[in-house]
Amino acid sequence: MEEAEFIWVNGEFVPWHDAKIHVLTHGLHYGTSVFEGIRAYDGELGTAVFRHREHLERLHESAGMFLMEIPYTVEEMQSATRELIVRNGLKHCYIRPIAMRGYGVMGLNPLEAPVDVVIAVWPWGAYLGEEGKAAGIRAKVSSWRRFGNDALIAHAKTSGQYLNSVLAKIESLKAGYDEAILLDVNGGVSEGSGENLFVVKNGVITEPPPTASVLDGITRRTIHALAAESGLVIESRSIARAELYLADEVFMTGTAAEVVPVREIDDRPVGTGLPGPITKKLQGMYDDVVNGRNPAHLDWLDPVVVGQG
Ligand code: PPE
Repeated sequence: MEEAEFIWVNGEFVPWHDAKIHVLTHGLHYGTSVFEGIRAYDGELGTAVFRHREHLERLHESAGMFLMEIPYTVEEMQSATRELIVRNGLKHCYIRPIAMRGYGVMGLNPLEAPVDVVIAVWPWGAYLGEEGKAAGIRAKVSSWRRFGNDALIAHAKTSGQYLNSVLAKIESLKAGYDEAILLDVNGGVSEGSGENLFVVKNGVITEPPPTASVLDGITRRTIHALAAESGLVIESRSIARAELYLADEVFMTGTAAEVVPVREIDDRPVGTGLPGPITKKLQGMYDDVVNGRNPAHLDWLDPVVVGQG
């Protein structure tokens, strides 16, 4: 990874290599941490964080569902992040806030453990490769099912839950694909290892419902708004695996990945095998909003320095 100079740790700006935790940190042993992935873009407003508040609200909601109290408000974390980006001299970056159950107790009851909060920023390029973004990626339906809603909480972005994604990601890479598509416990399509998924057929966009063990992605929410503004309909319903094979277009969305066409699934070309018109349109619209080129959505951008652009 690319390093930056400072990491924000419990209110202090600490040199990158001094930002350390105790080896008996609860979150390290039991996965009891919640985190976010956010991006700052160097666009028309200068450096600005995309949907900053929504991401930090989701962080607090994730924590709440695990009865963890984050000792900093959304506003405090927003201003800490803006200052961290400035201190690191970054124009664009990925932002990783994490709140973890800290050091002091062992055993499965986390409620007595302190909560430590860290924010790191660093430059992170195209998550699934520049070529993947332009030409589409090859995906494989994973043999690992996405965990059920009665086992874990897909709506929470919790570290421990990512072992499920890690298994699927390793399997897909070892088999020679770029990304995994996980089915839910009922066999319906769920999502990628780190992205939401959309299927396009006959001009209609479909996505798995909230009950399909998906993360309520913020990129996904952005796609909903942009699709509505383009007169495109998004249906939310259970999707059969075969619908992936019969689709005109499939695309994935995530903060790290952004909007990525899927050109092949299980060795079957998706549609023509090239990125389709709806995917390309939404990808372009997404690129415009994150870079401050859509005047209607400047409210989604939190400028790091006001009046910089
Ligand atoms: N599903 C999963 C499982 C997921 O991890 C992400 C984000 C999404 C959907 C899309 O959510 P959103 O970013 O709010 O649109 N994955 C993050 C972590 C990637 C990583 O490797 O770390 C991300 O994109 O930042």
